[in-house]
Amino acid sequence: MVSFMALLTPEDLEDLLNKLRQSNETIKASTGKSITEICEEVYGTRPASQKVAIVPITAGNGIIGNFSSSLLAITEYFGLEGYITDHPDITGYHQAVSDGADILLMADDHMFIAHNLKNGKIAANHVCTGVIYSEIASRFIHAGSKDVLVIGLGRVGYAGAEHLVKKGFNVYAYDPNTEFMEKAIGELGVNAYDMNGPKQFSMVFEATPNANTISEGMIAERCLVSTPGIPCALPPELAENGDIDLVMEPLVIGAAAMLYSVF
Ligand code: NAD
Ligand code: 2YG
Ligand code: MG
Repeated sequence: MVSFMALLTPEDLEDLLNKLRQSNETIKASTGKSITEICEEVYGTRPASQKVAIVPITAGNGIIGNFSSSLLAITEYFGLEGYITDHPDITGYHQAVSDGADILLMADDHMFIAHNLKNGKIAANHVCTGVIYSEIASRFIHAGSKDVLVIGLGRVGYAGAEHLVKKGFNVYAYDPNTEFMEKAIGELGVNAYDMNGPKQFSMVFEATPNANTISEGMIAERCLVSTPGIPCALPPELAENGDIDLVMEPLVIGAAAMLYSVF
């Protein structure tokens, strides 16, 4: 453990794992499957005793307190052996490779990757996050159609929209960025969502950095909102509505998908 990194307190760890358990309960209730089962089905992989090295990275805005420790906790949740390298950056990378680590996890401000050194697979967090959250939305057991609403077509949202199109869903999307909208319509064949139209969705995948991007008129009475975006897409009065299932979690679901994507 590096000295400059805030140690994960037992409370932090308990909280992280509690949030993961809570998210998992919601995912199970709304899709019928656990996060592990969904990852296995999406990526066709399972953990197989890989050794995971987490390399702290000081570039840009530098170390985020508890980031590495949280990755270690998720690694161990999937029954794998993991550790944080003693030093950050290239020195840590060298240690991980010299130690015979199978999978490296590391992030700078722009990219968060998992790299399996044994099979060559590499995963980007934004793609895996888009894929897994859109997949969760698309599995809503109470959905009455194959229509899915995608809000936000940035790095995460576009990857999710592409995944849903490939899976044969009818994707409706909205992003105020007209360049992203045109690309998604032209390259993916999504439908432009008309916010003022009457259409309401029971499956929503939201990936924006903004709050309150979902309003009452967009969603069916019984719906699943699956969103990696922080802060919450649902206004508080809607979030309190017991008929809206909400999957929202800041790190571990996306990190789990990254691991499965490189197993
Ligand atoms: P991005 O900046 O690439 O894209 C965000 C997009 O949202 C932009 O295209 C923007 O125009 C659009 N947008 C903003 N307001 C909107 C609105 N009201 N309606 C529709 N679209 C709107 O960001 P990103 O990398 O795709 O990340 C999206 C969010 O997900 C961020 O908050 C990021 O921190 C978060 N994130 C979470 C996890 C996780 O594990 N939970 C992982 C990765 C990213
Ligand atoms: O090693 C460290 O502690 C830092 N260099 C990690 C930096 C991570 C920056 N990335 C983000 O905060 C997210 N956009 C990606 C992580 C997904 C969870 N939201
Ligand atoms: Mg996540």
